[in-house]
Amino acid sequence: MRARLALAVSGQVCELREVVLRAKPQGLLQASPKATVPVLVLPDGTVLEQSLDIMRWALAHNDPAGWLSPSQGDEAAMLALIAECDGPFKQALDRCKYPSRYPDADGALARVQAVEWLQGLEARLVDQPFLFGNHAALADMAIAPFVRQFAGIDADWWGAQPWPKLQAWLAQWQAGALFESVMPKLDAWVDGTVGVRFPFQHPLPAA
Ligand SMILES: N[C@@H](CCC(=O)N[C@@H](CS)C(=O)NCC(=O)O)C(=O)O
Repeated sequence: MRARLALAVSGQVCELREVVLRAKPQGLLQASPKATVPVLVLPDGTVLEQSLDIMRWALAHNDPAGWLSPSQGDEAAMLALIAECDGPFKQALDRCKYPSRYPDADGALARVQAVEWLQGLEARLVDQPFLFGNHAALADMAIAPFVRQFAGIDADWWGAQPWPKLQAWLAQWQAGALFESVMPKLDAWVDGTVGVRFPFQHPLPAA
């Protein structure tokens, strides 16, 4: 989702191939033997295999909403917070969300670790509406999908936490046009066929 957000805001037109992970198409395995999603194949054959790399590639081409230029802090500071999200928080999230996949993990400890990190986000949002200042930036867009996943584990629990700023930040993001624009679920792409053009609301440029 985070790659789609950046590609959409930056208006980078590409062919989107929806992948069902339990039935990975050959085309994915050929482009990226690692076979995680998302993968972006550039016209020169370069393959980007990390969502964050795709975001930064798109924004380096066009960043109309200033996602790489937060009003507080800078790109390096945002990347540091995103690294915390992608590392320890994601690990805790997975252990809370899929306890059966981690039978040896301490679920209660994972919950505590996730809560502590989310409290840090709440603290950041006390004096500013976004994680790095007064407008949404890379960190908000990279982190929100994972906070959404955590909130979705138990919506009642999420709503009962003393995190009014974080809850409002997530709700506002989920209500936004950009989020909605990248959400549509597609049919799985089939090898040998053409995917759909993305961003969905952008016409393809004239050939
Ligand atoms: N750090 C990577 C993580 C990519 C990742 O783990 N993607 C998952 C889906 S969200 C995946 O493709 N898993 C492969 C599988 O389950 O076989 C990124 O953000 O691009």
